[in-house]
Amino acid sequence: MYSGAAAAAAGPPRRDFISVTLGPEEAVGVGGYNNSKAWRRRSCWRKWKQLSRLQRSVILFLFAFLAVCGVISYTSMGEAWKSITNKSLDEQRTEQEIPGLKLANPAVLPAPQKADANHGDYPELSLQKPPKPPHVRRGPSNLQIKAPRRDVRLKTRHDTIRAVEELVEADKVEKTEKSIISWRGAVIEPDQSTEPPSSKIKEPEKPSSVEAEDQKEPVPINERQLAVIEAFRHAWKGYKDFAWGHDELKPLSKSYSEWFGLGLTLIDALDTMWILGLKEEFEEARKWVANDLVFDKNVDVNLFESTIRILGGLLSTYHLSGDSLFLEKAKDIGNRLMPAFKTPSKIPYSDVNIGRGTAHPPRWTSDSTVAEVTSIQLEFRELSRLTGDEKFQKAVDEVMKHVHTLSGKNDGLVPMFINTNSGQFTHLGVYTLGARADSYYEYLLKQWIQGGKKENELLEDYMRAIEGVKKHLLQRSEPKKLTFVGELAHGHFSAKMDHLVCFLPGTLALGAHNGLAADHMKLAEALIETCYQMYAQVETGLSPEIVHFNLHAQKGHRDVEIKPADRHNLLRPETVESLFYMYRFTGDKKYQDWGWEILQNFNRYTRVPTGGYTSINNVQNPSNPEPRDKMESFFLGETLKYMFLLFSDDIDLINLDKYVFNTEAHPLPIWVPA
Ligand code: DMJ
Repeated sequence: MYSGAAAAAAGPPRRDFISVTLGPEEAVGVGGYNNSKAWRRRSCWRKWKQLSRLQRSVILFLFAFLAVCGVISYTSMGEAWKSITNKSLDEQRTEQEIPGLKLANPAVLPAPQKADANHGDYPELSLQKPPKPPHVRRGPSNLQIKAPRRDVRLKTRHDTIRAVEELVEADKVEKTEKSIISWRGAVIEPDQSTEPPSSKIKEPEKPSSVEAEDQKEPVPINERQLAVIEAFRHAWKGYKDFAWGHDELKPLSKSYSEWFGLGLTLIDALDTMWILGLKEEFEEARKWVANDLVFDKNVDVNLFESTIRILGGLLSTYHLSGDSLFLEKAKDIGNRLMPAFKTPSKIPYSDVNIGRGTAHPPRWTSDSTVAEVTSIQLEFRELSRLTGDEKFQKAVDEVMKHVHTLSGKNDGLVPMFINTNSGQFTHLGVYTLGARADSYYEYLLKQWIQGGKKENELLEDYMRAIEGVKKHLLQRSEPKKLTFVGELAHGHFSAKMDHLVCFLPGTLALGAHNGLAADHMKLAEALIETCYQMYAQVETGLSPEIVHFNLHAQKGHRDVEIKPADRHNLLRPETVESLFYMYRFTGDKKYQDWGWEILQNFNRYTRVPTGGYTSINNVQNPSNPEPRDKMESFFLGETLKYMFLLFSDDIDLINLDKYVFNTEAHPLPIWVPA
C-alpha cells in the first residue's frame, strides 16, 4: 500500500526501480482466496516483463550461481554425514558382540570366521544369522555369529552348564520337597560332621547317612547291576533256605557250617543289601539281628575276622541305615573283643572268647599274624569316634605305632608274624603282599585317608612299602610281559602271586586319587591287567588261589602256571574290588567288561541251582570244576557288592571321597571328607 501511493504522488517512475501500482480490484481483494493465486501468477509474469533486459540477466545469473553452490555443498555434506552414521553403527555392533570389551583391546578380537567354523563345538551358534544393524529391525538383539574368544567361549559353556545345573537343581528341590524318603542305598551321603574322635568320652556321633539321604535322585539301575541283584538273591535264597542264622551256607548239601556261630554271612551281607536296595531281605535280616544275634556266648572267635566282618559290617550298616540297633551291637562285640589286647607287648592275641572275656594265641605258637593285628584299626578307631570312648582307638593305634618302630622290615616290607610277648617280628626274611601281610599295606593307606590325611607315620610307612614292592617284588612274565608281584624268601625271588595280592591295584589307585605319586596309578594299571589275565588265561575264566608266572618264554606256555594244590577258587573279591577302583578313577569301560566276564563265569561254574554259589576245587576243568560245597560270607559281603558298584556309573554310590572301605568291603566314613 505504501509504495503505490508514493509513486503516484511523485509522477512517472524511474526505470531503476520496480514500481507496483495497485488497481481498485487489487486494493479491495475481490474474488477471494482462490482467485488471488492465479492473479499472483499473472501479476509476477507482468512484472518480469516490465524488467529491463539487464535486470532479468542479473536475476537469472544469481539464480544459476545459487543453484551451482547448492549442488556442491550437498555433495560434501552427504559424505560427512555418511561417515558419521557408519561409525556409530560400527560402535554399536562392537558393543553388542563383546559386552564390556568395547574398544578396550581391539587387537585380541578374533578374526571373522565362517559361520560353520565352530559347528562341532557350538552348533547352536553357527546356525545363527549375522546381526543386522539395529536400525534395520527393531526388537531383541540377535546372537552374534563370530566365534567367541576362548575365555568368552569357556564362559559361555560354563554359563550353559550353570543354567542347566540351576534348572536341575530347581527341579531337584521341587522333587525333594515333594518326595517321601526313598529307601535306596544309592542316595546315601555321609554326614559332613564326621570328626576325629577326641580323647575324652563324649556324646556319641551321629550316623553318616540319614540327614542327606534324600538329597539326590537315585540313578537308574542298569542291566549288569540287575544281574548282580539277581545273583545276590539267588545266593540269599540258598542261605535263607538252608543256613539261616548260621555262619556259612553249604549249598550242595543244603546245610551250613559254623565258624563263630554268629550268623557271619547274614551280618557280612547287611550293607550289601542296603546298597543293592533289597529292602525286604534287609528287614528280615535286621529282625534276626534284633532278636537272635547274641554275643554273650562261650565261643572263640578270631579277632581279625570278627572285626572286619562283624564289627565292620555292623558299623557300616549303622552308617548307611541310621538304625541304632547296629551301633548297639557293634559296641557289644567291640567291647567283647578288647581282651585280645591284654598281652605283654600290647600286640593282640589272635583269638578271643567273647563270652568269657579271655584271649589267647593259637595253640601252637605265641605269634600273631602281622596282617591280622594291623588290619583292625579302621573299625576300632571308628568305634571310638562313634562312642566317644577312646579305649578302642588307643589299643589299635598303639599296635601301629609299635610296628612303625620295629626292625626287621626290608625297605618297608614286613615279615608275616609278630610275637605277642616280645612284640618283635618273627620268621624274618620272608616278604609277600599275599596272605598274612596283605592288608597291613592296605590299612596304612586307608587309616591315613580315614583320619583326614594327617597321620604322617602311616603315609611314610605306606610310601616306603610301595618302594619296597617296586625294588624287591616286581617282575614281568613271559610271553605277555605282565607285571606281577612275587615273593621274597631269604633273598630268593619266587614268581608266586596269591589272588589276594589283587587288592593292590585298587589300593594304589586309591592312593593316587588321594594325591600320592602318579606312578602308583601306572603300576595299578599294569597290575590290574595281570589280575585280569589270572582269570582270562584259565580254562573256566576264573582265577585260582595262587599262580606262578613264567619268567622265561617257552613254546606253548602262557604267563600263568597253576600247581594242583592251588587251583581252587573261593569266590574271592580282590580282582573285582580293584576293577571297581580302577573304573571309578579312570572311567575306562574295559574294567566293567572284565568284571562282567567274571560274573558270568561265576554264574557258569559256581552257581548251585537250588540256591547259593559254591567255592570250586578246579578252575582248570570246565566240565567238572569240583564244587567244594561252601559259600564264603565274603561272596555276599564283598564280591557281589564290588560287582554292583563296578557296574554303576554313579560316583555317589558310596563316594570314595567320603567313605573308605574296610578290608571286608564295609564302607566307613572318612572323618574329614574331601
Ligand atoms: C576277606 O575276608 C578280606 O578281604 C580279607 O582282607 C582277605 N580275605 C577275604 C577275601 O578274600
